[in-house]
Amino acid sequence: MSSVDLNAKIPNNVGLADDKKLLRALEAWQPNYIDWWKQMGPEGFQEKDVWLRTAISVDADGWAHFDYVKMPDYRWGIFLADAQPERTIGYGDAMGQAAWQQVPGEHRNTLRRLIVTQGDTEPASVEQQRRLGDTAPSLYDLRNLFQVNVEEGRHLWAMVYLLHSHFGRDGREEAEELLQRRSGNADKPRILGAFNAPIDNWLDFFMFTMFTDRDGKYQLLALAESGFDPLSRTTRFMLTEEAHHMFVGESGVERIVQRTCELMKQDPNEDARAQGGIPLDMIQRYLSLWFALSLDLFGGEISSNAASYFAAGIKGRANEDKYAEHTGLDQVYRMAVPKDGGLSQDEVPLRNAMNEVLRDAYVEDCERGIERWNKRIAEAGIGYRLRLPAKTFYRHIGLYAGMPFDMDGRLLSAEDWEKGKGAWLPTAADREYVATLQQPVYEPGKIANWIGRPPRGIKGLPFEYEYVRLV
Ligand code: BYC
Ligand code: FE
Ligand code: FE
Repeated sequence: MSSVDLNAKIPNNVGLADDKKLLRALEAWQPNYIDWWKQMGPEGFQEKDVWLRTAISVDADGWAHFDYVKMPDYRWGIFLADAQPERTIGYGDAMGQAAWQQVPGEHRNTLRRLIVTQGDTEPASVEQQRRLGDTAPSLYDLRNLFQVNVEEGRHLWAMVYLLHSHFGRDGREEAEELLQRRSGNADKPRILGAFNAPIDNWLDFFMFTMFTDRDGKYQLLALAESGFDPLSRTTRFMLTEEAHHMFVGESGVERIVQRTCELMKQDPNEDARAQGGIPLDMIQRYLSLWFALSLDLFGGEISSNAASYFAAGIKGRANEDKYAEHTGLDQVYRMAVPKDGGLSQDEVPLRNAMNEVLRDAYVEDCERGIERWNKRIAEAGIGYRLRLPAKTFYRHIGLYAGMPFDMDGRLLSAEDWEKGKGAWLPTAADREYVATLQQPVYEPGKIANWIGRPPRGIKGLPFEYEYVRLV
């Protein structure tokens, strides 16, 4: 078990005190990080006490401490999951080799790029969400937003630690740049598409934490299989925190769905909107949008990058040991490939389809959430079902990018797409309506009309608890 140094300037379980050069480099980055946080972190709440959890170890039980803290004083630390003794690479051409404690020269650029891409999403999400505090539906939700935000900040620390400790000068430069790119900025945008769209209402936020944080989960699971052991150990611990982010999204949408059903029951015409709720078909449009944006984050369906990551032992499949076969050779993945203005079934060598394999695992995980939401609708006796659109719907990356598929995956004419899209994706009118609902409710125990109360509070505390002290 690694020993934890909680009193150091940078709390850690990686023995920073014994590596003075690394410690100095990280301590030099720290004030820049704090400046970034103050400038780009949650706006208007930096001086408030927030009841937050802080990672203090990697033990399965008792890894976190809960208390009031002002966000700029949050103890962002560096924690790696415990090493698995004699760990070997479990797939690809490198299968059976000992995991690498140092970066192999031939994989240096690739690993740096993956770590930078992963790292970039973390501060990007904080930037996207920085104004949501103005309109939180309750103090409980406000606190959950900030919890997600500070932990995304910690995930940036996790990647910066890898860059500083294993990539020398280039790593330090990349770490600086991670603080310089800005979500949505035309000159210095964040790297991946979905991380440049503003998230300015809580329906988008809950869909983002449901669908986009879940992409994070699957990417982290794939990187947890990495032959580069420090990356594997880092991402394994990040997954522990990630579970709460997806809880915030999944339970947030669930509470909206429940409230919508309640409001429908109260209305003579079952009209949720007339009662100040968000209609189910509008929820569906936001769901479809964020699902599609998040699917893009898995990269192309056919990817030689993905094949070489897998071959080299750099990035595996989620839970690689659940697969029966680990070379990925002499196997094919059948997928629909655009051809002559239509689609035709094609066989792709499995290694080249690894992005799609990961995407499939993700889709299955999303389905479980949708089923939960549908159970709430059915319990209310309402005959409506939410669903995931086809994997081809509204894609911007990969084989289906820019092609007009409907939600069932039927290829349309450009004209039919234009006619249909208002029913499938949030419209300007939807956005206007959702915006009118975004009024803050900051009184302990109170909640906005358009969302249900959570069945319980945080860590055994009641919903009524003053999770954020605003005075
Ligand atoms: N946007 O071979 P391909 C999270 C580029 S979320 C822009 O298909 P590959 C979080 C690609 O870079 C998880 N560009 O791609 C969630 C390549 O460029 P080059 C974040 C894209 O390499 C919520 C070209 O297109 N972590 O943690 O197999 C809150 C050909 O691409 C995109 C990771 O993503 C795109 N969507 O896969 C906070 C893990 N997709 O080489 C946090 C690290 C592809 O032609 N990243 N391109 O210049 C990766 O594993 C891979 O980079 C990707 C792309 C899966 C993203
Ligand atoms: Fe994260
Ligand atoms: Fe997250």
